[in-house]
Amino acid sequence: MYPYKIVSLPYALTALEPYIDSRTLEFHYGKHYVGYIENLNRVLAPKTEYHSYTLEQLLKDPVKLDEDVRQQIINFGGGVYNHELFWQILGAEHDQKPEGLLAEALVRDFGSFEKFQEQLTKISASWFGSGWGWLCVDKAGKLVIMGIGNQECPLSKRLYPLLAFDVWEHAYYLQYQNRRAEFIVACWHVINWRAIEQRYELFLK
Ligand code: MN3
Repeated sequence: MYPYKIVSLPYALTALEPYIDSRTLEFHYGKHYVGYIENLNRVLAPKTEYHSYTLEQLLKDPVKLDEDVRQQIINFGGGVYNHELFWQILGAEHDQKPEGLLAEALVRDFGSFEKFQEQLTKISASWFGSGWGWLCVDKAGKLVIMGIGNQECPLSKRLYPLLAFDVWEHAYYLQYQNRRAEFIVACWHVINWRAIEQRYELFLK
């Protein structure tokens, strides 16, 4: 709820090394993510009718928002939500694998974990321009993979996001320059599957 506050990283800046180095993470978190928070608060400041909304409420039905702030809320609000999800689904314990109900659902909906990984890698690596590669759950409980441009949040498409790869250049340029595909390979090593399983179980409740 307004005013939005910076959420602490749930691990040290060095926790994702060597896959994501501390300098890359420091700029991504400290400049880009913090910038979305500041801009969202600035846009919402005069819009007192939205001050009691949660971030999810702001993002789920953009057509209902006032036109003069709609696109900015999609951009900055989505930027806040998407990055807070991204920090949460990465972690200090590297090379985890999904387990339990989520592991079963990945096999059910994609054939195997490897096929799921291949599809999400492909869509994230080949996405044109700025955006995110997503694993979401739809209303029927089916897992879906998609690319979405800019900072638009899957909540606005009636999807509940579980895992995301940030493929904006700001996410990887310091360490990987233009080599987005290498960054995505690196991200797979630092996925916090325990956090994603918790999100999935929360959705199922
Ligand atoms: Mn980013």
